[in-house]
Amino acid sequence: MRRTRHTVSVTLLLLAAAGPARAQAPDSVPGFSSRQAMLPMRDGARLHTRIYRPLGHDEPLPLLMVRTPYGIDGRAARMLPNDFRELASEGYVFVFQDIRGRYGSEGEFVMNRPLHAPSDPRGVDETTDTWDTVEWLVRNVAATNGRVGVLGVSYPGWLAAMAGINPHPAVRAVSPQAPMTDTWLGDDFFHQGAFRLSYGFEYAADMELSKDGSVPVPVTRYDTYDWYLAQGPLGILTRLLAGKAPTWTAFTQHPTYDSYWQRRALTGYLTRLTVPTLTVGGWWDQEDFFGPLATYATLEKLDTAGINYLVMGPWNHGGWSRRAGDSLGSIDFMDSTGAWFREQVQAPWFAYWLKDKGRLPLPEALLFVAGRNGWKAFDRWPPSVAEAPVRQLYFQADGGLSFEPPSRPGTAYDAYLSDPAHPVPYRRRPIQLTYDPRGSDWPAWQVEDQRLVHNRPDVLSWETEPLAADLTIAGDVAAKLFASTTGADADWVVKLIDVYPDSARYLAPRMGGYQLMVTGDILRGRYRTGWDRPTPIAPNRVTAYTVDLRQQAYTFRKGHRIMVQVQSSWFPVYDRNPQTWVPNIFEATAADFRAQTHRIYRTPRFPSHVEFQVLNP
Ligand code: PG9
Repeated sequence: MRRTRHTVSVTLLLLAAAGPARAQAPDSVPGFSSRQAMLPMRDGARLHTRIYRPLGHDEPLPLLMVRTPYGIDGRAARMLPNDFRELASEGYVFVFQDIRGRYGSEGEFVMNRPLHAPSDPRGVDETTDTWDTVEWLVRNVAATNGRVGVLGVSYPGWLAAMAGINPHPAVRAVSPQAPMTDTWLGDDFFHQGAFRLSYGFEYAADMELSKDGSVPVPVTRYDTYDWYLAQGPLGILTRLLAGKAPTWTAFTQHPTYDSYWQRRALTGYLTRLTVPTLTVGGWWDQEDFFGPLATYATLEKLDTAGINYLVMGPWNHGGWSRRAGDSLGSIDFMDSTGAWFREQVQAPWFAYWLKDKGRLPLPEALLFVAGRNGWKAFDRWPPSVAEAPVRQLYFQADGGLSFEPPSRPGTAYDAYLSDPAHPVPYRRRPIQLTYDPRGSDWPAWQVEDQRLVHNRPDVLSWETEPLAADLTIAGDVAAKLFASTTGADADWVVKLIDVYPDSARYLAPRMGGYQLMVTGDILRGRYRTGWDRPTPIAPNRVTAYTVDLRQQAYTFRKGHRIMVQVQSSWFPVYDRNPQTWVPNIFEATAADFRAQTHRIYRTPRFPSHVEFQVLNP
């Protein structure tokens, strides 16, 4: 979750040693006493920290901490009465901290700083900074019960997960919410090898051109589709940043899943689970959808004590933290899912672990099933294939889609021309900056009506007949494509879509025929045989690709159709594939970008399909 941009330069604070710092801009919150301090880390760097205690609570209280790269000034005033209202009414000492190198904290910021080498006793990272902070808090904050919870969304969610690694003994509960877990494989920066262009460029510039977001992102058009297209090959953007954003430089030097990214993947660090962990994510998280599912799955293998929990709701990035959560874009979920989560799950979960209060409010996994719109408890996730067998939906002639595999021999395929000069927009234009201060459609783009590109000549679609009964998918989803290209590389975007009927009792008239993307993702063809092994595609040869569509729990209702769309660009959230062989696309020239014809096969030998787990009725 990104910060709200603010202009106070906290670097001017010049805070002295640990202990109360000198007065500065008011940061008080009604009902709380507050103090700030520069907490000393083991290497001498000091981290700017604010501590809030509820007035009238003299009894020992647990601490709840958020560590963030997005600036803590003003944060408590925004969060305590809103995001943390239910938690605040339980009674906690709240702690907010600027991480190393950001805003008021000293030291150097390193994006997703990897763990230090165990052989280096002086090394620091986010786990040691958390440890040192907690140690200071339990020694220096009066009247606590000695227990600490850590939570946060997105980057702070990753930091919450870090608090569970080599944890300080006082850390008793952590909630990584939308933790970006593997920024190459499926979260913020790449997805299955395709580079998240607009997001990666804007985020790297915003975070690294200044310590506090005060240097504007150098994108000069309102409709960024036009701007990114006009830049041409990525080298132009590299020159624009002139080596000033280390994360952009890393993109250009490490386009594949090499040790640079592997060392930053949270999953590699999750080797023990000793702290109760509540991982939270949104089914339509536009930034870190892969992260929570991967964090939960990794911890689940280590969970001998039964302390690993998952909640997935009908939310976008951080959509559970403040909003009512009764809708997203045009999609109505008929209930205040966010408010319910904060009140009935998050607050009681922390109270149980940090205050020994009440009973555990959670099954193993609590997932919202959109479509039928209700929560469902699972005792394992994904469910077993006995509970939810795997079924395949095959592409057919004339845009059909059905559970019967294709039976007619021969060479049946659908073809399209993919032209990098005319990439498919990923959302309705104008495509504003990701976080345009004037407003941006970014947060809900994944639930936009896919009719925005349906029937473009470079977007293929196949759809079922209207369903005779509800069909609930729950678990893993993937697309298996058999495809050829006239080029030497190609991107494959696959979207699984719920096509609403023209009218239904429960639908607002304007929702007739709506195409809702239930899940969708992209694979860069060069990585089909290994993420660290980019390999050219043999032109005009049918090749198998698996596009991982991750997971979902969703009911396609009776009378709806299921649609699959396939396309080869999603611009500018993903960069354009040149479609010729270029070892490093960050170094491609304009001449490398060529239109190519792609074919998607649907024969008994090459039966392209989407597969998912279908929950037994
Ligand atoms: N999704 C954001 C992010 C996290 C980590 C790396 C890059 C971006 C965030 O909202 O914090």
